Amino acid sequence: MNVAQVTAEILKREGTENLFAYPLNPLTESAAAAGIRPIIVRQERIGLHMADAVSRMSSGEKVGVFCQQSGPGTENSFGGVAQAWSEGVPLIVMPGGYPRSTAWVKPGFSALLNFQHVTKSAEMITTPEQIVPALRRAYTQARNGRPGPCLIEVPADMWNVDVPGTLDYVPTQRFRSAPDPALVDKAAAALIAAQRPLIYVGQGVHYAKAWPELLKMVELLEAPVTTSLEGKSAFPENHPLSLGSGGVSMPRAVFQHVQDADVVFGVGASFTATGFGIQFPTRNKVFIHNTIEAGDINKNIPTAHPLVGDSKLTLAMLYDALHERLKGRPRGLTPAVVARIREQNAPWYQQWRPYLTSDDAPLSPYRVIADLMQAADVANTIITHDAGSPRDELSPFWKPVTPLSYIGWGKTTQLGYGLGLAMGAKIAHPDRLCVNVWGDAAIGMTGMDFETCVRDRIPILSILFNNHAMAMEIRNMPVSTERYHSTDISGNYADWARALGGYSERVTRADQILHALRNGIEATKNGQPALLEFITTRTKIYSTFQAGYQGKAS
Ligand SMILES: Cc1ncc(C[n+]2csc(CCOP(=O)(O)OP(=O)(O)O)c2C)c(N)n1
Ligand SMILES: [Mg+2]
Repeated sequence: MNVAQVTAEILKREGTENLFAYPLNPLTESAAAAGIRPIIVRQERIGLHMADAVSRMSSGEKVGVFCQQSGPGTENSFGGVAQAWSEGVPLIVMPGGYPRSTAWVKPGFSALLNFQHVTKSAEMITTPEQIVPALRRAYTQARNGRPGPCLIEVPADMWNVDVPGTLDYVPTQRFRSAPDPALVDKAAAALIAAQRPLIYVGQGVHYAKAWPELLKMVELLEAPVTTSLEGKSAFPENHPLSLGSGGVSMPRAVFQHVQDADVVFGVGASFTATGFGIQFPTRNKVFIHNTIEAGDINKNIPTAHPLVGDSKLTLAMLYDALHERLKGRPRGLTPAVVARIREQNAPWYQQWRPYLTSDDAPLSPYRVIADLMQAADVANTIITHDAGSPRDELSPFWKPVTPLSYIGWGKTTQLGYGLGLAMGAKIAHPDRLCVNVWGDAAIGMTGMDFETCVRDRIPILSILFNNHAMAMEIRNMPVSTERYHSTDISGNYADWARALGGYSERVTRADQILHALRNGIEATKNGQPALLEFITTRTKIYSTFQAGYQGKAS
């Protein structure tokens, strides 16, 4: 077997069913020959975003794989890899390289050199024997510790070289480690002594599949729960102890509880300081911090109780420690905690009701979101936002009830990421409704891959808020908008989607929204991707309480 065939065989052993690719890379052929379906996208970024969703949807058990050609293919891939790096998503990236003889000749683009800062590991193989240990290392690195993309560059003259000997490759594992039991016990004591404890859930809970342990621990402790955008859907938001999720925008109870908490327990969270997430005040707060990455401890918040390890193991240990201290009995705090959440969130929701039920034209995006929650079977829907307004409009109001049914992101926020995520989610879960919600600036970045949905029968539902503008930027660009219309955009995307072979509707009136959503969902059930274009208002209002990515609260 040659390098390309060995690589395909290893991918297969690692559970790869689909290879996301953009030609030309010889791995595409060897993968197809080995029974792995190549999915050819319209630009590299989308292939990476799809691979990313495959990894996320399996909690990293199946690591998504992407391959591309040397030079332009690799150059064009940077955004997709950087996004996965910032979100901590495991990926295997296999760029083709130049022949060894010219690998270092300028101005050739070296993947090895250029991807150093957006990968956990980047290697170039120069002998055929290296491919097996390189893949073993890459998969192990991608899956363990803080997950992330690992890259192996294969020079063009190496793919066809025979790999000597017989292939000896056992699939790699995710191995777990647990925190110091003495620290877990101290953390349990601190949580029990807390006046206003708060549980903050990050995406480590998804990767550890620690959802049942989280629920059990929360119900014993009787503490309120919020999540990061990445951790959203790790705790059911219809649970009485749920505050909702935090990002740039959030329900009032999230903001208020973050201010008031005396002990914060972050589980599966990095606590990375970001304008796209909850900003935790640190004065007068004690932080208990469970993360898989020791480098997160004391990174942005001072950690009193570091619990470094797998979230599932940690939560089980913590439950036992709490159980022992509480003699197995909850203290009956739930009614008071729930009353306080309601006190804060009920008036907040009332304040937003007019937007969620608005009959206005141009449409309120909130009305579309509220109607989508009615039209969709939320438990069996996987939804993702896009960068900017759709994220800040969707995340406080979408209430996921099942794990991994919301793909949240926000460490970096590439416009157009949501489409590939919804496509990858649909590949992973063909039986679910997979939705991306985006704006007309976002569709300009990656929209052409709606054609990939049609061609490869990936029937997602795409919800487009078209306000013919980068509305979010208008207030930041008043002079260029006034003088040169710099924030305007144009286009009729329903016509465009139909021309590509998708189902589409252009919706201008509020009384058409629900009907259009139902038609779109029906089309996806019949195997046709749907793009619903809602003509929405440029007037922007978000449920923000803290200084967000623009440095101001509104
Ligand atoms: C690749 C990339 N470039 C720039 C940005 C900055 N950005 C965030 S939102 C946005 C405009 C969003 O406009 P649109 O999607 O139409 O949503 P609207 O605010 O109009 O609802 C821009 C330029 C980004 N997130 N990603
Ligand atoms: Mg817009």
